[in-house]
Amino acid sequence: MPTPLSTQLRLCTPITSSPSKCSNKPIHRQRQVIESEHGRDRSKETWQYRDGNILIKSAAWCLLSVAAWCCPRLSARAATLPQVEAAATLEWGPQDENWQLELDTLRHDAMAAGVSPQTADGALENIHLIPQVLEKTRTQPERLLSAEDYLKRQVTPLRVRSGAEHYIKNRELLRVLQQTYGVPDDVLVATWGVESNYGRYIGDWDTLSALATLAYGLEDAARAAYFKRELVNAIKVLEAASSTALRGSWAGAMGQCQFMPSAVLQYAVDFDGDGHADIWSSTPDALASMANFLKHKGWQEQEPITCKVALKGAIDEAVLGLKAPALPVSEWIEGHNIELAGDRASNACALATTVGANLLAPDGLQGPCYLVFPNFKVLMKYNPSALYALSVTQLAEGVRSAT
Ligand SMILES: [Ca+2]
Repeated sequence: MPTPLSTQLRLCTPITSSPSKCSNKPIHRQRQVIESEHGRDRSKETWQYRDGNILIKSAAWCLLSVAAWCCPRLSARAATLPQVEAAATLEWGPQDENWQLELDTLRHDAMAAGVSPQTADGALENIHLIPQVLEKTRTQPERLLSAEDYLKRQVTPLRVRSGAEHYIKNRELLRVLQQTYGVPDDVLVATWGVESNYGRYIGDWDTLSALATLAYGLEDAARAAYFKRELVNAIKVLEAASSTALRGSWAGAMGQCQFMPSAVLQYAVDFDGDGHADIWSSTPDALASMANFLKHKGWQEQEPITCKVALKGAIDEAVLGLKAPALPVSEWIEGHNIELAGDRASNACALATTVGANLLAPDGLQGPCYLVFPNFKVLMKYNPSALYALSVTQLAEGVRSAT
């Protein structure tokens, strides 16, 4: 989790004001030169102000300034946005050499990955920073809500009813997909529902720009490196799709199945036979791509995903969580004060005599507890959140019950 930008950056004046109007002068300035992997240096400057605030200037803040400078609409919104836009715009211009170095490196990486110069140039021509994307990284519901509230938000009666309607409408397609990939039809519908509300909300953010914002704006080096790789992958998708632009979520996920660019390249399939793997507008392609993804991530047919359990007594907290050793259901029941709830999912759990399961208590031992199986971890390959996997599982159960 990156340090909140509001604690890193200081807003001296509104975005349209002159820097000279900032009366709180810096008392210390430190410039750090960072050697890039291609041997070109980039700088990062830290300014400490008289009032104790810190301003960090790097290529990322330069990017933010480019966005605001180039887009009047962003500038107009600056007064209502966090400090990052204003501070960056005060200090950096669109001609900054650091930003040009980032673009040069990105172009080099894209072409090294097999992208044509024409596609690379076209991608870089329109790329810009989106400050709101960084704000989104700090407000993800998985991080802010309790498990109970998160699941209530994700698995609503309306989403269950809509899922049942889509299940019935696509029953034959889902049957063929289950037969082809071994992934249950209700799980596919539920994943579709959680990811894009059954294809209704696929996102309208400019994918390359959203990824560039995350790649150059996040303080967490590992996450930033991940998004840089996905940015190059997105340019490869752009070339393969013969498109001029990609649209998707603020985090770079695309299409009805909300694949990251690397997943598009690896798992998107053409299931309607028109010669193109179109995860944006073809439901057969999107659902088949999801099934293909889950199959390749290790989905096991006929195995349960999760079941709700009750605690009959004290639990050694060392056995909690996905990193604890997985145990057969019988061992949980006999050795750890666990009993299965009397719902339908529990029947499948009781039959899983050889598969190991982990015990999850997302809201603590006083809240709901679950045994989760390897297929649960496969769902987490889609989104590395246990709450996400629980929401898919519970929506699948709801859709199954409603059809
Ligand atoms: Ca197709």
